[in-house]
Amino acid sequence: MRSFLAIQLSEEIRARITDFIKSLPRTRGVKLVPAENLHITLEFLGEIDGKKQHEISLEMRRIAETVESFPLRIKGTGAFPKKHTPRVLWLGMDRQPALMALAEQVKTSVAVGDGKPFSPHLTIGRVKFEDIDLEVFLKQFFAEPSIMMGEMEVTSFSLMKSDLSYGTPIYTELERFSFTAGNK
Ligand code: 3AM
Repeated sequence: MRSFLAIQLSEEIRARITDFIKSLPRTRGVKLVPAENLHITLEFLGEIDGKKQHEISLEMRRIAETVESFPLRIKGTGAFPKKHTPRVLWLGMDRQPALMALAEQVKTSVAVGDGKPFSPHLTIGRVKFEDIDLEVFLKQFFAEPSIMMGEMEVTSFSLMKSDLSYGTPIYTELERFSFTAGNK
């Protein structure tokens, strides 16, 4: 099973981001992430079997018990690897100590991760080819580099399954790990 750990968006933020994406010019050169697939990846796990899933689930439950919910502002636009050679287009967020600490804990505890340091981002699309309209699209996307999408309260993270069958992946939430520290 192909899987990853991610923070889900509040419906309010998802709606704001969807409106922002809809406001961008059309181009076939960019494959946009459908609204229901928008998320913040904490760690890509790749292929894991049932045994590994069970181990990860136990570990993530343990981590969630040590975390308090925290606010997160989604703001700014950027691209990987670089703005002038964009492949992955994303929205940024505060490098919140609580977020960074959570990602660090997750990364340290899952031995199957890709080993890359956590770089907080929310992918909204991927550049596929140099369509004639691409430049106009990118100009508009980067027009307001600190654009504010809004704030949400992060209260949990999830184990997600990714099925790649028909071009656009289908994500299914397998388990949600709610933060319970500070609840008592
Ligand atoms: O948060 P984003 O959308 O950037 O790019 C994939 C997506 O991240 C990433 O995992 C998330 C859920 O699919 N991903 C996919 N394959 C990957 C790989 N081989 C990968 N990340 C690292 N290595």
